[in-house]
Amino acid sequence: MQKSSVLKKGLIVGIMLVFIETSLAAPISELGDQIDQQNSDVGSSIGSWFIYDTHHHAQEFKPTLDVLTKVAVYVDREVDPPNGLIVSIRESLTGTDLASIEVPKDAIPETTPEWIIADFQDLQVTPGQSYYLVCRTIQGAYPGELYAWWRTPDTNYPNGTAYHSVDSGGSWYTGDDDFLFQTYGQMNTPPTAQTFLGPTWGIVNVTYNFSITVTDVDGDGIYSTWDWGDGNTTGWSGPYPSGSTITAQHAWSHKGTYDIKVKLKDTYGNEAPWSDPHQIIIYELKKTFMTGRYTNWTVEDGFVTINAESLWTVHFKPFAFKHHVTGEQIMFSEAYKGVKTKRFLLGMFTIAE
Ligand SMILES: [Ca+2]
Ligand SMILES: [Ca+2]
Ligand SMILES: [Ca+2]
Repeated sequence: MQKSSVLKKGLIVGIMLVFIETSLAAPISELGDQIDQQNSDVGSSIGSWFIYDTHHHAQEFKPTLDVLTKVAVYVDREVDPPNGLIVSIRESLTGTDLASIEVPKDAIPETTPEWIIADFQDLQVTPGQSYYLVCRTIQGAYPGELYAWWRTPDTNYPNGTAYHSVDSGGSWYTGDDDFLFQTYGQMNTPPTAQTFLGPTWGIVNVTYNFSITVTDVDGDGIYSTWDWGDGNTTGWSGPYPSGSTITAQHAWSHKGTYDIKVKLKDTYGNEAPWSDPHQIIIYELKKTFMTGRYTNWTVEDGFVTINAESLWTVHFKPFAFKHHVTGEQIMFSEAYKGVKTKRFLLGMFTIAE
């Protein structure tokens, strides 16, 4: 601590002199990225903290955009550190890095601070929640490994404060300052599904295909999960490119009416709500003796539907018989053994019910 304080004071005086010349330097904005949070008035800087060995530093911030794409820090390096500056994002100061990148030492100017971009893997964040921008180096290389992160008084940035650690991030204390930093982000929209295709009825233990077309307005990859309405849900599969048609298949082991739903998320983990249900009725097939009068013999997909007028059906396992009257519909396999006229039938049928 003592050593760093002495070093720091000396350095601040030295750097303040060259400060005026560099204070107009501004971070570069990339296409699509917007500046979200910042404390970037380098003119109000009151010096710097050293980053080396076990001395880590952090700036709390609260994003308003839901994808954090990169950050900029106002830093310089002393002499010739053997390693780069590690810049990471955390949800808690003592937690793990959600995103991280090592900025090579050659990208950081000696003695004169500049805005340095740390472009890590884009990260989905929760707007309004506190996050921490942490700067550190690899431990054990003091005093050669030394970076300085410039700061302003605490009042400059309203949505957080600076934190400091001398034990490699094991414990942190707040300073009366804010670091000079900028965060960049983008808005992200969850994917949407169109054109839910699939059968509306089927038979127990037969596998059916269902498909949806998926779109993400940001062009992100898309993952899907399917809820079959019978207690079975698939895991996430993907990512599929925006504009793809995703197909999934399922068989139901009991008769009934089931609501099939699909949920999508993009590669940032931004989830859409469950889709509107696509209903399917699943029938069981039973060998049945049937005789009597009917109307309207119609065939579709290998199954016949008739309207009962006065029909008797007899099941054998278990034994049951039933009289069907006008208004009842009966569906059975096109393959049957028996005889029929335009109004009358008699034989063994495979009924779906
Ligand atoms: Ca990025
Ligand atoms: Ca503050
Ligand atoms: Ca998206």
